[in-house]
This record gives sequence, structure tokens and C-alpha cells, in this order.
Amino acid sequence: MQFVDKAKIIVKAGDGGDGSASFHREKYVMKGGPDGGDGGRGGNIVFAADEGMNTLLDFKFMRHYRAERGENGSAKNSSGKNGQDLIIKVPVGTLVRDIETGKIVADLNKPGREKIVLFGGRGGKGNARFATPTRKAPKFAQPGQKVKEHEFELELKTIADVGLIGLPNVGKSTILSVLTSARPKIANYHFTTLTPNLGVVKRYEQTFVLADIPGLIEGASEGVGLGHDFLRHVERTRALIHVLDISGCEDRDPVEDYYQINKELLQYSERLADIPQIIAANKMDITGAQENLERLKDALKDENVRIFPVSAATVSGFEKLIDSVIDILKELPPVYEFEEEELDDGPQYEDGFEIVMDGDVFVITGGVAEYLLDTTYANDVDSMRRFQQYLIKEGVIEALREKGAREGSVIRIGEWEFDFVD
Ligand SMILES: Nc1nc2c(ncn2[C@@H]2O[C@H](COP(=O)(O)OP(=O)(O)OP(=O)(O)O)[C@@H](O)[C@H]2O)c(=O)[nH]1
Ligand SMILES: [Mg+2]
Repeated sequence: MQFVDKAKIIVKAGDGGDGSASFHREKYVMKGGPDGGDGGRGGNIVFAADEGMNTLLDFKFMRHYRAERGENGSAKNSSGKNGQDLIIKVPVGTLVRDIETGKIVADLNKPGREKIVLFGGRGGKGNARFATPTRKAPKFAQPGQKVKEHEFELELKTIADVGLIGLPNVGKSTILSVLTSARPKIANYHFTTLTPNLGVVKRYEQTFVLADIPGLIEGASEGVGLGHDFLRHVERTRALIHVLDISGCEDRDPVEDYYQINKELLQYSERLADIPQIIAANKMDITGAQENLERLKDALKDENVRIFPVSAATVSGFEKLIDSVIDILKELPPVYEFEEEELDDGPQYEDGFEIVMDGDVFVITGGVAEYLLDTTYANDVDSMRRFQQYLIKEGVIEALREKGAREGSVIRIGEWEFDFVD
């Protein structure tokens, strides 16, 4: 199956249902009172972490997600049904980012975790609610709240305690296969591993999750090779096992390799560079390894990093390495969680308005205009009266006059046009 760890989708919660403007009708009752019910609330958008998924591939094919709209209210004071929530299942470890604001709105970091990310619009009130002693028969009802569409970026960042990092072909996947029941592909060429592999390491009562990612090369943090794309899968880890080919069998110098990889980590992010490391000096079974090991120890003697000589081929040296990892994990905070922020698209409208000219037409924009568009019924007299009063109260009429609007000038709000009456 194809592995996809990034996707963009378009998402919208349900709009609220409209309130109803209805009047009670019954035989022999001359004039019934208002009995229009409220509209239902729109459905929410919910993200859920699903253990059964491990790729965002589905989101490449289906990009649009909409929750159900609230039902309109109707006569006899009956309220419309609320829209159903839409639950979007994603692999555990998926981060949801709102593209417009850059906010991380959800980190689905635990199996079964659910998070409401977008709330459905509120339902409009029916005309029964607008009845007052002086206004016994309101003919208007409130429209449901319209909610905004969002573009989200989904990014899968694997959940693991420890990551294996290093150049291609140094033996990362072999080490994973030796320490866990995972069976990753192993071969003597670069970039054998193309997607992250996970395994669980068990030692006595302790366990931790180990991740193997594709090899990093010089320039990985700038997108060279495969490395950069996969560094996100070790971003959450609590510790890194830095694997070196200590035999230098590919005509490389393990000391240089060590610094090279750390440079790539730092260029990717400071946090990644700050994750505690342990060195697995692998391929100790090959001649020349011992000599290089001494050189490495000497070169790194002032650095606070422990070096464990191992051989994945002969499966030796790993007990000490694992014990050390477990010791380190005890001291460390749990797997990194990203901080979530709320999106506030609520029913608020910004204050103020603006008048711009489109030829001879006076166009009103801004929060005042948006509020009116959402809450006015053009074919209802009472609603239109409120609309006019609101324009006066907010100073829109005055501002139009100052801008030069005269009797008969054309005014536009959204898609409506009407004549200015002075
Ligand atoms: N002699 C010897 N060979 C090893 C050892 N560990 C791994 N190898 C060999 O090194 C080659 C690469 O091993 P992999 O585990 O695929 O290396 P990798 O780091 O995962 O490589 P990429 O996925 O390409 O980044 C394979 O041929 C392994 O059999 C070891 O300890 N000694
Ligand atoms: Mg590999």
C-alpha cells in the first residue's frame, strides 16, 4: 500500500437550519399566533484517531468533507433536527493544521482520541420567539448561522519513543529486526527503507516503541534524498539511536558521518537536534571496526554521548544499548505532544464597515454587512425594517450620504442591490 503522510483537505461544518415564520391555523380561529419553530444546529466536524489506519492515502482521493446542515424549523413550533456530526478518521499521530491561520487545531496522538475541530452553525430562531406584547405577529424568523469552510493540512507524525537515524545502509532496519518482531526490508543498497517501520522492544518488564526511517544524506534537511520527508516521523520521539557504520566499509569516515547527521537534524529543527542520542556503532564484526571505534571515542570524548559497539549481523552488544535506552527514557518526558489552538469562527462579526465604489454603485463590506446578510430575510417586511434601522444605528446611512449617495443611488450589500432613499 502507498504511504502518504501529508494531505490537504477542504472541510466545512454544517450550517444552522433557518427558523420558521409561520402562524397557527385552525378552523374557527380567526388569527392564530406565530408558531414558527427554531432551526436545528449544523453538524460538527470531528477528527478521530484510528489505530487501524497508517497512511493518509485516502485523503488524496477524497478532498471535500461536509457535515450535515441543520434542518429548518417548521410550523406548530416544531424545531428542525440537528445536523449529524461528520467523523473523519485519521491514523494515530496525525496533526491537523488550519492553513489560513497556521494554527494546529488537533493532535490525534492517542488511539481513540476524538476532537471537535469545527462547530456547526446555530439554528435560527423561529418567529414564535420574536413575539412581544407590542409585536404580536412577527413575520420574520432568524436564518441559521452560516459557517466558514476551511482548508486543513493533515500531517502524519509517527508516535514512537525512540527513533533510529543514520546514513543509508548503516543497518538501521537490521537493528529494528533484531530488537523487535518487525520484519522490515533489509538489503545492501541505499534507500532500502522507503517508509517508516515500527516495532516494540521488550526487555524484562519494560517496553518501548522503536521507529526506523529511511536513511539521511547530506542535504536531507533541504530535501535531498528521502530524508527530509521522513524526519517528521522522529520529531515526537524521546530519544534517538544514532546508527553509524563503524567499519567504514563504504569508504566513509564514521566520525564525519556522526557530525554530518547532526548537522542535518539541526537544520531541520532545533528541537530535533535537542533529542538525547545514543550511538550504536554497528558492523563491529567487520575488520577495521575496532580501530574506528577507538577513533570515534576519542573524537567524541568531550561530548555527552554514550557509544555502544554492536553488530546486528551477529546480534551482539544490544543488551547494554537497550538498558541504557530504558534508563534514559525513565528520565525523559513522554512522547511530544503538539499544542492545540482553538479556531474561533464563532457567530461574532467584526465591528465596522467600509464603503467602496464599483462604478456608480456604493458597495458596503465588513462585519456590519456580513451580519445583515446572515440575519435578514429580503422578502419579509418586518425583517427589512430591522435591516434599515440597523443601517441607521451603525451609521451606514450617514456615511453613504457623506460619500455622495443621493436619492436613487444604487447600494450593494453582498448580492443585494437596492436604491438609496433619503
Ligand atoms: N557485516 C554486517 N552487515 C550488516 C550489519 N548490519 C546490517 N548489515 C548489512 O548492511 C546492509 C544494510 O542494512 P539495512 O538494515 O538495510 O540498512 P539501513 O540503514 O536500514 O539502510 P536504508 O534503509 O537504505 O537507509 C544489509 O546488507 C545488511 O545485511 C552488521 O552488523 N554487520
Ligand atoms: Mg532501512
